[in-house]
Amino acid sequence: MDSSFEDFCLSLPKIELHAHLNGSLSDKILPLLGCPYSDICNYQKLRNIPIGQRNLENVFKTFAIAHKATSSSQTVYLATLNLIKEFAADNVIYLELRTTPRNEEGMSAENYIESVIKAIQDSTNRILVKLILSLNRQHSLEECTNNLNLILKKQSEYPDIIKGIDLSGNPIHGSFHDLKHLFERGRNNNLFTTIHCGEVVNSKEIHEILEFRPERIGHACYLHPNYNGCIQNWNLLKELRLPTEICLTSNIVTGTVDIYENHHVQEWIKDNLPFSLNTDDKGIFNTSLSQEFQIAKKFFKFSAPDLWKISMNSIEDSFANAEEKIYLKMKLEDWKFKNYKFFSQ
Ligand code: 6MZ
Repeated sequence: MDSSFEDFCLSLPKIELHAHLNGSLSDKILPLLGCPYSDICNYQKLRNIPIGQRNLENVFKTFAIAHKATSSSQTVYLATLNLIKEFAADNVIYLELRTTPRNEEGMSAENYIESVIKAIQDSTNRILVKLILSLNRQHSLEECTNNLNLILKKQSEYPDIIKGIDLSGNPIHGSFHDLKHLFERGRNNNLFTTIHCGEVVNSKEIHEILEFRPERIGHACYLHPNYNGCIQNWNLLKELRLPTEICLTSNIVTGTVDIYENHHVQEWIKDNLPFSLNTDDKGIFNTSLSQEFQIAKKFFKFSAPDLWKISMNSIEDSFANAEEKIYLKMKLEDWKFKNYKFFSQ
């Protein structure tokens, strides 16, 4: 990769809209939380699984390592603080962090949320951070309902930080259908919604998610008819123009896409549909947002102005408020003005 392009991707102010807290913890952060060396080695092993043997199951097992390392209020706080620092060092100027509130011995789900929020408030980096709280599709309806009740309570205390809810978890389990009413309740209480969609082949569920019209969808690997999806869903997405959170490396490591050259984002590019570039679980997948931008340039021939535009468009798709969006757009314009060398080649 040409080093001036690497510099461009690192220096470009970036917008991260799809990052799971526990999957994002790097092997530099895990030791700070007291994570044993053997666990860190297992965490790294996933990256070396050959193509063809990669699958979602292996990835979902790996989250247990990070969850063990963040099982107290103190470690949740430390993990969040250090993670924000890492994103800021990668010149991410706006981060929407998402995480699933958890009860652990000595830490309630409410303590968990409080610890994440305290770290966001204490962070001294030049980065704006918002929180999306996740419902896990593997959990029972009762657990998800309790989780939403808690989220709504905390949202009323921290409306400037808690912006939305997400549906995540292993897509082989559970269904959007059973939890849809909870997302409706969230929406009626001023929470934005983003839904993991089509990480496995399931056109019926994808259709139901699109019909719900969340503010954004995540992944969308199997939505387009060339990717085991169906034309009705693709036409619906084209009509609704829901912004899609694309996670290139994540899709490769989970085996939902075999090689970057075959990534479904090409259909979004062809039809000029809105999308953002994201890391998903940068710790587990050993990536960074700069690296995702470099990959996008390498495989999909994006120019510097194209990548700048992706950052700009992501601001519009974010859950930031109107003033925050203006501030972020000004930062990006200002950076372009000062870095004209990248645009004049
Ligand atoms: C679906 C995912 C995911 O919430 O404990 N998560 N859900 N698809 C993915 N694609 C790879 N990557 C992460 O972070 C870890 C949790 O995020 C969800 C899973 O529920 C995982 O347990 P938190 O901070």
